[in-house]
Amino acid sequence: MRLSTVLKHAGLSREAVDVQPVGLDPNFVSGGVDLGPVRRPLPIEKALHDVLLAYEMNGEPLPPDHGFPVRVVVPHWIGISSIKWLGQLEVSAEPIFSPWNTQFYRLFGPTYPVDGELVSRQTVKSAFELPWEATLSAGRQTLRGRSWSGNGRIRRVEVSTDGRTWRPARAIGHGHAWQRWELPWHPAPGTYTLRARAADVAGVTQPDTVPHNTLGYLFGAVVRHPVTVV
Ligand SMILES: Nc1nc2c(c(=O)[nH]1)N[C@H]1C(S)=C(S)[C@@H](COP(=O)(O)O)O[C@H]1N2
Ligand SMILES: [Mo]
Repeated sequence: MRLSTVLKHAGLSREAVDVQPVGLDPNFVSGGVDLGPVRRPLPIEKALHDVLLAYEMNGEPLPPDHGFPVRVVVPHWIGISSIKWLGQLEVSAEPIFSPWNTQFYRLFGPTYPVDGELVSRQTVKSAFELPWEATLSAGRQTLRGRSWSGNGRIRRVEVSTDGRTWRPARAIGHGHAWQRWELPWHPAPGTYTLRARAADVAGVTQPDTVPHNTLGYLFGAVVRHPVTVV
């Protein structure tokens, strides 16, 4: 069900600026300090645009680990936005603050403001469907992987097995949450570093490096995946 439907039935005021879903799980305690229940505000524009309240999955009640009885689903945004075990929705005419948008889930580091930068939308990411430090046999192989983006669909994926040249991967199906892809590879024995980079509908691509942030969020750079071919 759309969150907007529930908010309208509840008599949402035009003055609302933020909506804060609050979880029913035990309060979060960090370093002996009780920070209260897990909660993080959403701007009203996002809350009304595409946010869902999920109470079923594949026609069955939502399983406990997915957030029974109800979880928030915030498309394109980082995981913490999608509050599980929803107990309460707080609506405010003033911006809402919680440790989950002031202390955590912000980018801190030398290239960021001292009070950090809020993290909301996901970046573009790609991963090979291989163990980390994979071992493959020489000869005919098919490399498979997935790419996804907080801006929408993936438009193009390129793979490099030598760090210099890039070949287009073939899309498998039409991904919504992520795009699966594959590419033939005929390696000789040796050690390799595989790279995959995607471009999304907004034209956003994956850079070689990203600025460091202390909490390690939104890593969207090209991953160097070590592979040994025997
Ligand atoms: N109530 C509540 N909701 C929560 C959390 C939590 O600890 N409590 N963790 C969040 C984080 S950080 C993530 S990444 C996702 C994980 O959702 P999943 O278990 O469906 O993968 O749930 C989010 N929702
Ligand atoms: Mo998370």
